[in-house]
Amino acid sequence: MVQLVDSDIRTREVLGWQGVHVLHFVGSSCSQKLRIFLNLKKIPWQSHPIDLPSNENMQPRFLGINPRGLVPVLVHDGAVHIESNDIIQYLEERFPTPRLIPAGHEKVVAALLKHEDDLHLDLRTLSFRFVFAPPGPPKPAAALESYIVNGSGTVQGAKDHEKQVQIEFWQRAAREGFTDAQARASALKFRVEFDGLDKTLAKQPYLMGGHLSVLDIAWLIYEHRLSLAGYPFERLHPHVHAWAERLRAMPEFAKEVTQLRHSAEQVDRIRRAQAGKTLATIAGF
Ligand SMILES: N[C@@H](CCC(=O)N[C@@H](CS)C(=O)NCC(=O)O)C(=O)O
Repeated sequence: MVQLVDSDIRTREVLGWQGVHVLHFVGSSCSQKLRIFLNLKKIPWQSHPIDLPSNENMQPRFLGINPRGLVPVLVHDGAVHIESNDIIQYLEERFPTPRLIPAGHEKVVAALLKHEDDLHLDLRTLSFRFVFAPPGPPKPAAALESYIVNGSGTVQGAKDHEKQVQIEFWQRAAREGFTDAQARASALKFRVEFDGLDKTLAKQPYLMGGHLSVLDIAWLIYEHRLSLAGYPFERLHPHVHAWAERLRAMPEFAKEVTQLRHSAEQVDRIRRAQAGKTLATIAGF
């Protein structure tokens, strides 16, 4: 569990926040995952929106709360928790009903969620290439500079290496954009994952058997974002597609995943930026 320690936190006001507070962004995949979990659990929470497109997460105030500069963040009775999967596992312990991690399976679920999180930068690559497709560098130099110098830079009292991973990701994006080769490599990783999930879902309604679990939430979020990027789920993984359609129809999911809609102008701009290429053609799907 990643609960921050006192020396990590510079924005001291959050230490006085009582109850469940979530700092999040409407269109962030990890925030969507946490909000669906909160909806299913019916946990009351106070919302603190953080505007990622204007890089609010790279400004001193937010870095003073999460030195890693990522959403979502949970503040529960003055304790600051980061990393969406750790937040979910923490809340599952505190709010056990309805169960979304089957009793006795905590360790295996933790390992499977870690595996899912390890693909997050691949999801980000495909999102920035095919869904957001910003015309310039995804993070302006001033925002990145603020990210580099602000915040404690520590997590649980130790220098945070994850911050360096983020810096390198954005610096490389500024230099090279999101290339065909990167997009192909990321898409192929997801193909392997979803081939496996498709076999599982051919036999059972949910990823862990007969009941909905946090794994369904986590993978639905990936499926949803990749669908927006043009990943051909219905053709390649029909059982995943049918499962995702069922989940998306549930109000606890629908509320969180139907918001990301581009205007006609944005769709047109993104299509032109791709010069006729799609995720499927680039990946050879
Ligand atoms: N492993 C982290 C990943 C969090 C993450 O990367 N969040 C993204 C949004 S989905 C973010 O805050 N990005 C910052 C940015 O785009 O500047 C988690 O699960 O919480």
